[in-house]
Amino acid sequence: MAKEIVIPDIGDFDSVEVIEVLVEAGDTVAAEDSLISVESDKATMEIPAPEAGVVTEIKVEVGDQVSQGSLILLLEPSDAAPAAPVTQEATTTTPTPAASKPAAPAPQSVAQPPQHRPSPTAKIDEVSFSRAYASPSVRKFARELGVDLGRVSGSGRKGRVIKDDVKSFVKQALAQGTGGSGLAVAPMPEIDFSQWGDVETQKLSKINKLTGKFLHRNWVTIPHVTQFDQADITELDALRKSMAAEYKDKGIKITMLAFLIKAVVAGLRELPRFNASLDASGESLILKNYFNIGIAVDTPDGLVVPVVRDADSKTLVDIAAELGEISQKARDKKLKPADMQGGCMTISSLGGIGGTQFTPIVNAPEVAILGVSRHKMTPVWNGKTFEPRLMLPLSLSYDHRVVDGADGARFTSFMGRVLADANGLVK
Ligand code: CAO
Repeated sequence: MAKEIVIPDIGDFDSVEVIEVLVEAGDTVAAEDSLISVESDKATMEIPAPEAGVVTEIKVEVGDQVSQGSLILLLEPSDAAPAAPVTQEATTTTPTPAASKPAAPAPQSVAQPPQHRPSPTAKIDEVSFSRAYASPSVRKFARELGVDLGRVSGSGRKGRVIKDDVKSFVKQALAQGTGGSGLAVAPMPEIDFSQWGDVETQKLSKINKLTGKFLHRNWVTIPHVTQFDQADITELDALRKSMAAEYKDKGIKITMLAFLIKAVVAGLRELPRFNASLDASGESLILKNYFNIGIAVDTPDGLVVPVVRDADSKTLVDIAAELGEISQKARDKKLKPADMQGGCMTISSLGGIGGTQFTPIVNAPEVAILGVSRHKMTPVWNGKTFEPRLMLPLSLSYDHRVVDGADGARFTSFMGRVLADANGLVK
């Protein structure tokens, strides 16, 4: 026989609005499970089941006005139905005077201070959690998922946080792979741009999608610092031009990049923490005794980073010849995955295109990347007069967990010194 479940004594309120129906016909409920939420001007309350059973029919809808005695639903009492679980959560039901009537358990006021133990998987700000405008069942749900309610925006009436808000918050945190670690940001809205004019949709290439994913991960997980500097390459450029003329007939283009690779190798030798990776636990540094330099290559399909292996054991001319081959291979889509693995540090050279400085993104698991911009003939004060010097802008981004600011500045200063003495880079 189904029992009629009615609104119990809810204190001084004559009429309250049903703002949430928490069960459906067919649901099995335990004693004390919340059935509906009601809201007055002053408080939000949940009406609990007086006993265990199966809900056979719902008699209220969201928006209905109810008062003591109003029929909520029909419940088939069931001895087999589970009893109210005696968990930490269940202890939040604080008896009110009405609770002394066994047939009609008291509503739970949301104003109760939380007595749950915070989820071990999430940091919950108890103050903002307790201030969040949400019903006890939503609080309980948030606790179970380790969600800090204070950070969830409410879409319910008057900004009340409802269950769906908690679900969206969790989905967003999972999608961002942050596990609720504080990086949850508002989702990007879906916008129909055609409302403002003609548009065309272009699919991202496979490379675009892959690099986008890695760049995003590296940008949000690595604390970046970019050190800007300038290197005097007046003599280097003269040497490069004379070598370029010499090797032109042999089909080898002696590029600035070849000099930069040799200079980076020297920098890695001088400051070995740049030639390192953090291990997966983040507890140790793995220092490398090999010198593989990655080169960012712009292709029609997107950015790829082939690696010049063992650059320390190759001459400048060897490296220049290899660079010609790998950048061609990159543009012909002939690079194999192994050609792009094992790099120690990457160089991103935009000098041939333009720009004065930029902030390259570290190519993890490497800990630094050297950005190079367009060189410029610049008046430089030599103590007596201004001299025209060819200055090369360097932008060194590094992982600040591994490299200190002082070493960042030391690295670019060192690069400045070795690039100024280009003859030492030829062997
Ligand atoms: N300043 C001024 N001019 C420069 C220069 C610099 N720093 N570096 C190169 N140049 C000039 C060269 O002198 C050359 O001019 P000429 O054709 O008149 O001889 C021209 O630019 C092309 O240079 P290059 O043949 O030496 O090629 P490169 O080493 O500059 O670039 C490569 C090779 C593969 C790095 C380049 O083609 C490339 O793809 N760059 C883009 C990398 C990129 O996208 N990085 C972004 C990653 S982070 O988002």
